[in-house]
Amino acid sequence: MLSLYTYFRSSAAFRVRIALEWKGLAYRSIPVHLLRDGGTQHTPEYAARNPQRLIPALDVDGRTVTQSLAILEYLEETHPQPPLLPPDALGRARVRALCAAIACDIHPLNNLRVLRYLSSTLGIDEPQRDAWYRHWIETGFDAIERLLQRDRPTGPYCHGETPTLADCCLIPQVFNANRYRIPLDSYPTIGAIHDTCLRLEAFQRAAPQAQPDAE
Ligand SMILES: N[C@@H](CCC(=O)N[C@@H](CS)C(=O)NCC(=O)O)C(=O)O
Repeated sequence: MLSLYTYFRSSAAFRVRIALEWKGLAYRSIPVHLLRDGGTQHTPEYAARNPQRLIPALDVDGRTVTQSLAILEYLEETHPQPPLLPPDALGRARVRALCAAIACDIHPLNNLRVLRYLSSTLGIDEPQRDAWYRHWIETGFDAIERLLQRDRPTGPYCHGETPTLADCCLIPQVFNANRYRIPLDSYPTIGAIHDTCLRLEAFQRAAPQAQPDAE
């Protein structure tokens, strides 16, 4: 049995939920509220499971896998059908590069603990903090939009005719952009892929508002 430690608004957990839903895997959601009581990711119980105190974590028969990209790869290796990686090595490299552009180069800069450090420790005010948030999404999306427009494998999805891990990463990042009211007009390809993905049941079922802990 798979159990996912998740929070409805966590975009890293959203990535994993999409993959679980796309592959039709049954899993139990264990909500970890990132804000309540100072953040329940900091409880000794959760910190013992994931010493990084970050969501998501996937429990597989009593063993814990952390880091959303590692979890996505684990799910792909253990449940290869329907695939979330293309069949060719160059295609897989491209998909993984798109994942990294989001999960390694945008998301960590805008994570809750980073925003808290900016506000609480460095004394940055809310408008400056929001400007920081927008800056890193726009910097990342500028490049991703160009990559998607430039490369022939881009289709209705980030890579070809069916969703890949790149879409699992992109759609939650667009969700974050929408939360901060970042206009997507400059990113028509990202916007079109987002709309295509959201027509799929797997993406709808994985969405924040569809989660049992949604507020
Ligand atoms: N690289 C990690 C990032 C995980 C992460 O940053 N998760 C956020 C939620 S999206 C979190 O748990 N934040 C809690 C905090 O900052 O205290 C992954 O991909 O799993």
